[in-house]
Amino acid sequence: MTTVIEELLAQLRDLEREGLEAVRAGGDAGALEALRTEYLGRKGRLTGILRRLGELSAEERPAIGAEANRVKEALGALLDERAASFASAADDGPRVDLSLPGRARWQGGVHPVSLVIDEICDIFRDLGFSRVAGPEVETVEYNFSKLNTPLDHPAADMHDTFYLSDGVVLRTHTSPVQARVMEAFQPPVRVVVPGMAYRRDPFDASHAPGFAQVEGLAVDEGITFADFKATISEFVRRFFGADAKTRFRPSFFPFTEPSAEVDVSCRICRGAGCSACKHTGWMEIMGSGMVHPSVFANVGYDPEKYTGYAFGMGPARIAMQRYGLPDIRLLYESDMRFLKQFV
Ligand code: 2NL
Repeated sequence: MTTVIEELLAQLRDLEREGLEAVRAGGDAGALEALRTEYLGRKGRLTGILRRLGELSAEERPAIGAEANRVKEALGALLDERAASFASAADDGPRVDLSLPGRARWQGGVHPVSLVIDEICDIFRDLGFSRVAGPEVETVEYNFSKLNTPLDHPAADMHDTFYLSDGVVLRTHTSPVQARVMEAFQPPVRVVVPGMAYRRDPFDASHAPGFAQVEGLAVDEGITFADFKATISEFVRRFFGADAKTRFRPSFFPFTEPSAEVDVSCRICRGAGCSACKHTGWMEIMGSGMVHPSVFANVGYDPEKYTGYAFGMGPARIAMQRYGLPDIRLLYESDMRFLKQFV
């Protein structure tokens, strides 16, 4: 037969084992408080055991009392430790939920017109041209007069040019930059000049009042029309592909003589004729020519000593051909739904 003291010691041992196990498994602060009440509370299991102290002799009581205190402290300490760890976890704020799907990052991209500008300038860099820039607000003198364009020429008309004040305009082409380059540097000169230019045009499917341009200029002793044709044909092959053919058509510009329009064999039908090239088999990509001797004289170059060629193209027009765009306004409206496609 077991004695009462043996029974109480066994109960204390069980209570300690079960209690420690339950506290270790306790999943949150609330569960721990419930366990504290269940085991150590005023009407809890430990109190239940101690209530039987009266059944023991005065000599037996201290041993059970001491053991009960030890169990109470062990359980209490573990409860405090676990509760503290939950409290500090809560202080860290919301936990990171690693199962959430990632948020897409904002992706910047280069504008399609800038892509074309950079590609053009990179090709000409390989052909020996430097890239330069200049002011968008220009004087009438640099925008028209130095370029052999009389002020009664239709291009200089108030109707076609944004005049800011007497003698000051938004440049109608980037050519004034080349004039400034020639005044600042002696030949040989080889430059490409990308930038915005402005003309008083209606904003429609094929015109924009502000548009990007890339012009080029090469000046040296002995430059001929053959150099010009070879350089432009090489550019066309590198930009449009090895099988792209180049065609030069007579034209007129006040600042070049002779002048030519440059066409490339249609990239869509390969010259057979389609709606993209209006059934001609060719797409116009630039205006060009040999620099007019008067332009050289105007910037202080000796027209008897130097010759050169110049050209101008619209990268937005080329972007329209390349990406099959029906309307130039898509390239100048900054609509993210359109531009996102080029990221
Ligand atoms: C076009 C035609 C052209 C030039 C630009 C130029 C510049 C100097 C001297 C001579 Cl400084 N010419 N530039 C020459 C021919 C054509 O542009 O249709 N541009 C979009």
